[in-house]
Amino acid sequence: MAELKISSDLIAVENDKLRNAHKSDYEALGAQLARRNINIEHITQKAADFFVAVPSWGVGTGGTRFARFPGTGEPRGIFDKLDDCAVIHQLTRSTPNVSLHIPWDKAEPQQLKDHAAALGLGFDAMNSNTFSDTPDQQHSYKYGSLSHTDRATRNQAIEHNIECIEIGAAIGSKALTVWVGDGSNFPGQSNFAKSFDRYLVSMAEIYKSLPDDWRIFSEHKMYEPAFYSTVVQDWGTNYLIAQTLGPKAFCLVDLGHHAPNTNIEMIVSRLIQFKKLGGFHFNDSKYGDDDLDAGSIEPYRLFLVFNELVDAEHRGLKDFHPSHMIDQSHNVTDPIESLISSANEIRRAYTQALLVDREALGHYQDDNDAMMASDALKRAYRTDVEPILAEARRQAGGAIDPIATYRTSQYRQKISNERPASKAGGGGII
Ligand SMILES: [Mn+2]
Repeated sequence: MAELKISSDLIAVENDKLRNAHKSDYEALGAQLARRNINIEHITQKAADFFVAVPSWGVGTGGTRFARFPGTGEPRGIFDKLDDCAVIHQLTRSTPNVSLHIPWDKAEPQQLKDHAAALGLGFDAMNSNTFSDTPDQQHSYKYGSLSHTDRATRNQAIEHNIECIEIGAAIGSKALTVWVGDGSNFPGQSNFAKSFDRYLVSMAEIYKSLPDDWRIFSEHKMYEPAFYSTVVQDWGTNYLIAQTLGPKAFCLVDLGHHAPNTNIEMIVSRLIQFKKLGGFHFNDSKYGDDDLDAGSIEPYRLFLVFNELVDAEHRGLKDFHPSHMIDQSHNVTDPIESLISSANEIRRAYTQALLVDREALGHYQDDNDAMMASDALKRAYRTDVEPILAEARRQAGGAIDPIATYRTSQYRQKISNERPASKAGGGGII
């Protein structure tokens, strides 16, 4: 039976050391927000109710196409990964669900379910993999999968996605995320229209296998591994897919899958407006699909994305429940620390967005007062909401300072003794 790896006594002892300073910071922020007619308790409750899923592949060290430098105590399989995910949730109280990747995480569904339940975890969207080959695979995905020119290869990719739905249905997941690496490296190599047609037909087959209460998310990415053209390259194509497939199909926005300087928050707004926003893969980037930690490079952009989400929430949009997931590759940090930090940054952006005075912003927009409209956003963004995040964690049994508490627990050192050093290799960047 799986058990929680961090003792709640340790969390209590560590929180106790910070209690007075935290209380004083929280009260000071409460007084500041009260002057802006904002009730801090209300915001703290909203922050506590906000969750983001962690990717199973994120707790192992990632890599680049040049090399991978594994850390110590690397998870040996899905059950170790779930243990690590539980540590993140125990300290942050913001990551109760894990997103699995098949076949990397393939295991007996009941065992997956039992192990996760014992750790207080559930499962978010399933992820299929038709961008790499497994040793026992009959047809290669070298030249594509769902859009492949060969019917047998397409069928194999369709079957794999249906298997992901079946595993997901058995463990309580409610969505399938499909990202394909299909595309071409040379002009002329592939017929744009024909390959997109084949992709749509394949996706329609998968769509037919969705249970009634499931959603399917298609994920766009402008380039890589195909460098000349990609079948699902941008949000416009993604919208066409969701629109063509039907009401259970939605677009997934991975923040790193856009050209630098793309106005991602505007894409989010468009997809919300036309009811096709399915969810997110949060991460950050400087140059491309860097898969850096959320909020580490452009925290203001992350805030602006959440500004659109909170705006939709504020307008009381019906049936609006996008999935929030992290998709990162951790190359130089302890992956658990990166995911703790990222979960906090994502919650921070949400909490800051809750502080926007939306009524005033609406008036500034109507009056074409660009300066004050911009300032209404900046005022919320400038507010240091850390005491709210810490209080939300503390009230739920998490840590006031989760990374410091994680280090004090020596979890990494302990599992390093139990788990032999892993060999370099393995994927995990999507
Ligand atoms: Mn992704």
